Amino acid sequence: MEHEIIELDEIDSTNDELRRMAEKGAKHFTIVSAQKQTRGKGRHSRTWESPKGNLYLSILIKNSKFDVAYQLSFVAGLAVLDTIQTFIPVHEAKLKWPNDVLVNDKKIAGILLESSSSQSGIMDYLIIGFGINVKDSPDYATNMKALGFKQPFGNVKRHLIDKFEKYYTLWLDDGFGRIGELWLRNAAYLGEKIRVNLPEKEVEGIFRGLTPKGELILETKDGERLISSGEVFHGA
Ligand code: BT5
Repeated sequence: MEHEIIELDEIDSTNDELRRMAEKGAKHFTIVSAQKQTRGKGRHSRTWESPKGNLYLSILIKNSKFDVAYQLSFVAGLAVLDTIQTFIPVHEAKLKWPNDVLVNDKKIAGILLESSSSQSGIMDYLIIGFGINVKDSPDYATNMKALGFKQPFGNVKRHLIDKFEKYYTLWLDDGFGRIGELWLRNAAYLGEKIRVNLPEKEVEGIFRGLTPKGELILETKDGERLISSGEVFHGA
């Protein structure tokens, strides 16, 4: 796939920069990366710690199958997982629903999807932001260097883009089936007890899998429950 990569030293957030570019007509698959972010974002207005030395990269997706665009969060997760597994193969990396990547149960990467809809309610574009801790991380998290990574930084970036392209094409051609399967094969806590924080309360149960739409299937004592957004914690 043809793509333009804009590489910046410093920016507030690569997602925000790409949004500004999208509003000015940037093309499908434009990529922005930065060496550091001054206002890196997580989901729900949370902060993403973004010192120099890590990967901060956003990809613009236009004219796609937007009714199912949220599935790209799993596509993105697989690309990050592949990258981590390739460069630090000794450690087992896992995907935590909906879109964290963990090593030794600590977060090594996060993904942020943001979309924009026009007045007609049809989505114009989607921005997928990747944060991978390559050389640095908060104390409660982990990074690739701490786990033995020694290669040039550029290799990680190239690999991530290549793999995102690969899984994105698989998704375009075959839909969610295979993506969901691959995702589940590497899922953290599958078959185990988890708690999920929902906006109104916390629910508890066994993580049984994903629906064809990507919802989390939770087996609770009151029956099966499908969850489309929330925060997952391990254990009872
Ligand atoms: C995420 O949010 O995990 C999505 C992170 C996406 C970051 C990328 S970087 C490129 C692009 N531009 C942006 O501005 N963002 C994207 P969430 O699941 O809400 O997790 C946020 C939480 O993770 C925070 O509240 C912290 O607890 C923790 N956290 C913050 N910085 C971290 C880091 N560098 N490594 C691991 N955990 C971190």
